[in-house]
Amino acid sequence: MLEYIKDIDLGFKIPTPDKTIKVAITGMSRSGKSVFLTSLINQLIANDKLPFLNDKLGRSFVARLLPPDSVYMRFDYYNKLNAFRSSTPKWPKSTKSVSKTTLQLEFKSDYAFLKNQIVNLELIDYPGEWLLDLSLLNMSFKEWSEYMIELASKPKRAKFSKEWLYDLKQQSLYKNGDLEHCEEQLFDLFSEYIKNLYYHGFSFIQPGRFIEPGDLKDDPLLIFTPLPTPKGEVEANSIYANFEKRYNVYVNEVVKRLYLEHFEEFDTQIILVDLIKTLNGGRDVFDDMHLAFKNILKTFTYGSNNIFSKFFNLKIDHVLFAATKADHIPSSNHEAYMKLLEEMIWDIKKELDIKHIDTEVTIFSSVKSTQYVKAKIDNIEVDCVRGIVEGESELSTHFTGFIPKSYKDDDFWKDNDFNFVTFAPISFPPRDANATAHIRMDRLIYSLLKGRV
Ligand SMILES: Nc1nc2c(ncn2[C@@H]2O[C@H](COP(=O)(O)OP(=O)(O)OP(=O)(O)O)[C@@H](O)[C@H]2O)c(=O)[nH]1
Ligand SMILES: [Mg+2]
Repeated sequence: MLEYIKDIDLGFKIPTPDKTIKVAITGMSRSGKSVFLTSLINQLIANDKLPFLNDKLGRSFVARLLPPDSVYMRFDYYNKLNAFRSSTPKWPKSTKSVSKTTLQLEFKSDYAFLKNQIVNLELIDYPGEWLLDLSLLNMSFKEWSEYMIELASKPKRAKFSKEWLYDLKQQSLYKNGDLEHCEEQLFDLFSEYIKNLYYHGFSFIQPGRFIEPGDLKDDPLLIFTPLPTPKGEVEANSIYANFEKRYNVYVNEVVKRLYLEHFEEFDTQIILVDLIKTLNGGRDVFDDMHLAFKNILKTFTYGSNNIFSKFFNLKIDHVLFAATKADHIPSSNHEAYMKLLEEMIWDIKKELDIKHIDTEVTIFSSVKSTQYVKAKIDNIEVDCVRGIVEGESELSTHFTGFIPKSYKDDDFWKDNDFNFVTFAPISFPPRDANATAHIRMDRLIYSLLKGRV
């Protein structure tokens, strides 16, 4: 009979790191953050598909996922991995709250008598919608309202915002009264406007909790909208006074707490860009995503004279822009895909450069879910991708059109009617020794680690 042994001493302690690298993964909702994190962990643990990284590092390493700390919710890597490993593999659901995990890398020293280098990679996942709330920390209710109303009045947004803007003119905003109903009506119309923007692929949407409320679902704190600046007196219990109060609580408690807890002291920032969405969505979607990135950049001023840097210890000196989902595009078009990303961020890159922040631009795919194939259209051979479209069961071949190298090409938006489909993921290998197929993840991981390990 087996004897029960109490208090087994595993004889294994988690080594203390020589260094901790905090990686800020920045990206709008659905840009691919959770999939990237899952693939990153999967790739580093298996380390069987990272030739570029291994070649550049020149020394071997092992990666282990550390047990959760008790304070924060853990990024549920294993659930996501199991969903990817199933016979009908699934993408993760949209993220609803913040979670963290730490991947520990141990690098072999050059000689047996030297200590190995231990590096902790701290990773955080969060709903993309919350990212843009960062810039609220720099804005008073008056400033935010003026900016939002100006934006809502622009032609590309006016078709969605007109009912809310009309209602703003009907309400008595600055006088006391029995206002609950009016406040809710304004809130409903504003929420509908920004949800409509969201469903039409727009990126610059605030406040993020109106789209993904997390633990604030149905919380009356969220009952506010931007309001026109008063010309005269504002009474203490008016709609304006109430909305301003709630906005201030939202910014000072919800937004500030989130960023103090999770977004402080980054070493390196990776900005994931969903260019596929801009190609599918057209000019308005492209312009709006560009606007959103500019606003994020303004918030991460990376300088010393910004209100934001009073709250946060910003020491980022390296920003990596990475266009995700490159497996939608045949490899012959990858160079053009990269050029489009360069064009999208050219002015942002210049701003960073002047502040001595290095930028890098790359394209990649966390989970390569297609194969590149040749097909014939009207007897002309073209490059295509082949995969299983989400919701279908059979492989199909897709010609994606030719990706121009510039959005500014004559009639780019008129001539190109891209219609990229969503592919189902391929099933991950069943064992940790093998990682999933990817595109250029090894280059991207090297960019995250270089100069730091
Ligand atoms: N083909 C392909 N699709 C991808 C890849 N990465 C992400 N996707 C697609 O993009 C969708 C969103 O990816 P997520 O990682 O969940 O996006 P997210 O940034 O975490 O989104 P939120 O949690 O909503 O902020 C997935 O459901 C896939 O359809 C990739 O490498 N290849
Ligand atoms: Mg996510």
